[in-house]
Amino acid sequence: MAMIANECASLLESIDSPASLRAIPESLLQPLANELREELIQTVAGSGGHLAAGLGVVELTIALHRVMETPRDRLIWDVGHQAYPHKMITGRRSEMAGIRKMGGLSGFPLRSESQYDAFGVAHAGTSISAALGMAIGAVHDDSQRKVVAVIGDGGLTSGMAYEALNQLGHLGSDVLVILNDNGMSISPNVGALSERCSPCSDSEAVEDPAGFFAALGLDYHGPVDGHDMADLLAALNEVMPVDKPRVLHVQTCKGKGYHHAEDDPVKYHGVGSFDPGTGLKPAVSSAQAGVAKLGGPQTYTEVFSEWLCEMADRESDLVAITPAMREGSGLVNFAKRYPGRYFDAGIAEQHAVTLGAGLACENLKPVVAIYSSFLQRAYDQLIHDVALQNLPVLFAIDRGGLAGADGATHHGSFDLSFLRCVPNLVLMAPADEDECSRMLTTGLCHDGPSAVRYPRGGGPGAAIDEMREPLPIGKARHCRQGSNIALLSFGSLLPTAQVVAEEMDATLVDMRFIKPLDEAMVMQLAETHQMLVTIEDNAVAGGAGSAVNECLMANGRVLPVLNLGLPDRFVQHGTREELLSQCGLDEDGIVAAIESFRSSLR
Ligand SMILES: Cc1ncc(C[n+]2csc(CCOP(=O)(O)OP(=O)(O)O)c2C)c(N)n1
Repeated sequence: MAMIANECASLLESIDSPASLRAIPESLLQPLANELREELIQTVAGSGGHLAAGLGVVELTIALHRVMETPRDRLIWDVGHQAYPHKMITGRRSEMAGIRKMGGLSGFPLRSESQYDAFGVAHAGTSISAALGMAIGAVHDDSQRKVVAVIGDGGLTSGMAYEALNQLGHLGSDVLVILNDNGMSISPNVGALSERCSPCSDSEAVEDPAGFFAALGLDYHGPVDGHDMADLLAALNEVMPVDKPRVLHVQTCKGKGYHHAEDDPVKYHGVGSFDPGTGLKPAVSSAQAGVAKLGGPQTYTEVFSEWLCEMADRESDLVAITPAMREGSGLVNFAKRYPGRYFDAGIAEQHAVTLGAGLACENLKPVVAIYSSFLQRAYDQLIHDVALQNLPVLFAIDRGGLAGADGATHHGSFDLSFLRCVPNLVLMAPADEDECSRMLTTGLCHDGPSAVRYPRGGGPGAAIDEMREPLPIGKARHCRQGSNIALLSFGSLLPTAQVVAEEMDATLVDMRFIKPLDEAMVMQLAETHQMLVTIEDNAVAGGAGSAVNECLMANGRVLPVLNLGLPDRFVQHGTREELLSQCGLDEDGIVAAIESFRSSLR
């Protein structure tokens, strides 16, 4: 604490835990917030990561740790992309430069990382359910601890959040819900509640949010200015001791204190490294934000984006749905060109999928653009509402496989496994840009459900045929004839498999379809080779390789088969290349695995 007396010394330096934050005079909290905000900008400018959301909660973070007895009291951040200031005042400041890098801090709260991270998060809408569970636990062990969930107005579009509020109000548990209302999701927030109840809203018909929460059994407090430390502390001190379900409505500005981010919070939601003096390069427009492109070949997201606009020109019944991922999923141009055919469902994956099913019932052609890991949320809707009724909904699944710096919560590691067992579904994984474009057309033309699953980032740079012709369903593509070993590649690792095939003189097939599997091709390869190797960037357990195994078994054909893919553990964060290499899915790893498998057979 001695350093505080010295005006030149950094206040932030003296804060190594929330306990030290609780020990300084209240008058120093706003100066501390200013320092924290400045350091956050400098840090994220160097490391890249989530910026605008964290800038918006600097005062709130300090005020919460000041009033609560963390870690004894439980503080749960919804999504957790706004938790950088929280990490910085809970003993992790010196490690912030390595955030989201391999071996470094996670970009989201993580129970194994810190005792202050009460709950692991990254997918939206979980905080109130987890808080309720913890509040029930606090009664069970009579600990008197307080439980606080901080959820954004975007997070509050999640169905799960309402399910939790409904039970919270019913049980009357001691949970404080902080509604961090900045009017933004990643893009501007959508939905009736946001329009009607938010003081940030442009809508003239602002209704009383107290009535909404009262109907669910929560007392409403606020709104309070989330950047006024004194007001925030007063409000928190008032609502914290209450032991009933209650919500404190806090108004904040996303990107607060960094004018570039305030002006364009979409662009500064998640960033690569940049010069804090000048901000992100102007070439990266907010329309491209989340697509992560700075030169180089087209990303698969861009391939989809172009395909969608082109097909919408040709096909007037085509409509597109996103669960709150307009930028990341490549829907910015479509939304501009076809506003009446574009539906942002909010952070509501379940609803987005069944919305697609309803549209398909009325002969529209819905395309649901969704990240692989977020589709996990809508599995029953995909099975029960789409596939069971054999409805022609096309799923454009982005971030299939390893997603990179967002880590375990965002990898699309399981989709091939959980989709290939669903009857009626045509499931495709492209190996290059042209194949992606043609697979999307294949799905759109198919009179039933279909899914094209592609990875984050770019492909090998294949030129896209303007005709965008559909592919024959269930037919693989023979790429190279070799001897002894046949490589069966599913999806984006084909270029890597190509190098391996050359090196080992192996046969190479681009399988294209996980379902229906090209069984004739599998059997032919089995007849003419001594060993099969399947390659995919999906969990080995139940993945595309398993489909090959099942096919061989069903046909009574026994030969050595090596299934390569993601291991049976959660892969952490790093670049996609680093992680692929860690999982043995780079060229050296694949060659080594084949050699070792071959020698084990001798
Ligand atoms: C289930 C799920 N779908 C989509 C996302 C992607 N996502 C991350 S942050 C975000 C917006 C969150 O908005 P809000 O809760 O208001 O927080 P803010 O960024 O405005 O502070 C979205 C859609 C996610 N994390 N989880």
